[in-house]
Amino acid sequence: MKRRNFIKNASLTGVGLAVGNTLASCVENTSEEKKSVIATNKASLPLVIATWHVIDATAKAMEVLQAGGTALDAVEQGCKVEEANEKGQSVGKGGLPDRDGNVTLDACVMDNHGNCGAVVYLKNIKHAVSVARKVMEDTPHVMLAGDGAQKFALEQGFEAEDLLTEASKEAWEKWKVEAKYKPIINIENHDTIGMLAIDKNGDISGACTTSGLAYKMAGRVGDSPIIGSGLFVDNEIGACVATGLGEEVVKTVGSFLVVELMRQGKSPQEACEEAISRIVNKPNSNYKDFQVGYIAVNKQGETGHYSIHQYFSMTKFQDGINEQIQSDYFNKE
Ligand code: SD4
Repeated sequence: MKRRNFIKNASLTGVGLAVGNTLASCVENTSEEKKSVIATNKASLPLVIATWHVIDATAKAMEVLQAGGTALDAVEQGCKVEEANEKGQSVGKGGLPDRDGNVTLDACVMDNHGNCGAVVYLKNIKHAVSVARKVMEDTPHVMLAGDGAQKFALEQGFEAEDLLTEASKEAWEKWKVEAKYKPIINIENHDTIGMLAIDKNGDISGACTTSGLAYKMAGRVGDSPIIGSGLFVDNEIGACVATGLGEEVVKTVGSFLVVELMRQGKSPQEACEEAISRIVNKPNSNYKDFQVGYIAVNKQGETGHYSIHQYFSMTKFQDGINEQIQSDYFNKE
């Protein structure tokens, strides 16, 4: 099933409180009623959410978390599932190329300590998310670009391969007939994976990986590898990840905005809605021509997701349920 297909009538809510250890330590002194609440609370961690319909990816991430892995391990392993999936045409191998026929990848990771790493304009290396993690862990830098990023990846033992599949090449050849250069992302051509996880210790990490806007200008970089725009994690507050037309996300520093709104007391849902309203309410906004979607989680394990247009969705794995949930959206016209 395509990632953008969604489960009709799925719940837009559904989240528990979560604060395992502190609550669990009080369990002996509480009434039966409170005990059952605590049991529910404990059950709500760990959790994973991701943009679009990526249940295989969230399943992998949850497997890592259940085995005691960190949130960072979980989001990396989860994103790798989609990067390796050649059928997904906007991430990793099989991603749609730029105008010149080159597949170039953007990715980043951010952990619970506020560390982050990113790669932009990376060619020929499928697992951009893992290279981003290496940048974070094994270099003094936050971001590597282009040839330097590829050289670093090869030195780290990543394998070089052609990322342009026959299907993506064919789509590019078709696009070249008219070669419309207007960078419109509509609701049908994006599947960037952004993933956020909270592990058993309550620590939050996130990752984002994409081949970016299809048929972009050579050298174009979107929001996905830009910390604060495509992704932001603050372990005290929560985290957010974005998808859609990266230029619009960058202009509003979207993910950082969502986290800051949660810091000010908004729920993840309210924060995502407010960040979308900043985009659509700009004077002369042409929001009807593009999509942006956010997903967010707070420290308590509450989640939110919202987009400009219909057909955005979030995949969520929590309490043993791995499901795609259709997002509410701004443009109801
Ligand atoms: C970009 N935000 O490069 C990415 C594209 C995307 O779903 O999210 N597609 O602008």
